Amino acid sequence: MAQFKHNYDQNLLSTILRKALAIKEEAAIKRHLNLKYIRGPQRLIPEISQLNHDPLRLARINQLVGAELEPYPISIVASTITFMGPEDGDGTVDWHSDGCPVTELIPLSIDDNDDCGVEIYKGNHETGHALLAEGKEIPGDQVFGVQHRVGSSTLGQFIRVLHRTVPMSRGTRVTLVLNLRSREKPYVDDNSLHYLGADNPDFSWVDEVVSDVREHRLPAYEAAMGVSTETPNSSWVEEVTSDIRGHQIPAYKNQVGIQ
Ligand SMILES: O=C(O)CCC(=O)C(=O)O
Ligand SMILES: [Fe+2]
Repeated sequence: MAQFKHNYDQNLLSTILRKALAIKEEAAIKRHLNLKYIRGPQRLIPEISQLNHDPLRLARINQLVGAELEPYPISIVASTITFMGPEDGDGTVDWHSDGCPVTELIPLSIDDNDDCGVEIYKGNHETGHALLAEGKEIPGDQVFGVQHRVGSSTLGQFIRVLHRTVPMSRGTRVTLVLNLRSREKPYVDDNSLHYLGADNPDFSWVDEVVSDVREHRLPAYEAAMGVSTETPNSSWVEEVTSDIRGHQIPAYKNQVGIQ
């Protein structure tokens, strides 16, 4: 986890914020985790892709992380814009671990609140999830917090790390979330298909994920494991997709309370 002053073009960020607020009513949905957000906003706001692919930005992040990262390619989760506020408004995201390996959180606006930040559980995330499932609290002494500030980015590996946003009693925050993954190990990924499907029920993302697996994740995985599938065939994709549709998503929705 690192927090740094970014030097991103202020006009670009203001344009992204203005356009995000203009489409918030129709485009931002709160489905679960008490998180209201626009899915894949770079499809509606091209300035986001400009920042996401900025070589200077990526070079700086790579230097901080000590590995070569690339923008997360799946369009429904490549970026998001989150809207947070008190519980009777937009709300704040509950404890969770991310699906994407690395995330840059760029606050676009923080109004009327100097105390909003991300809280990270220092323990093993499965232990944390188990505590929550038993209805227990995450112990305060095992949490550390990082304040968000406009002008600074918070970069973190939030995959397999339990975290949430501190509940806000007042004010609002709009955040641009840019996701990344390892160029060498694109198969390190926790965006399960049942999660993507429950969160994006139109299934428009399936082809994109399958071709990413075929063209990037599988070759990298084979190279890392020293195996080779000479003629990878995707005959199992339809079977898996219908299992996700028919069984995994309904059970997941039921568990997390998505309608
Ligand atoms: O904005 C934050 O403080 C955390 C957001 C987050 O965890 C997420 O968008 O997955
Ligand atoms: Fe997160």
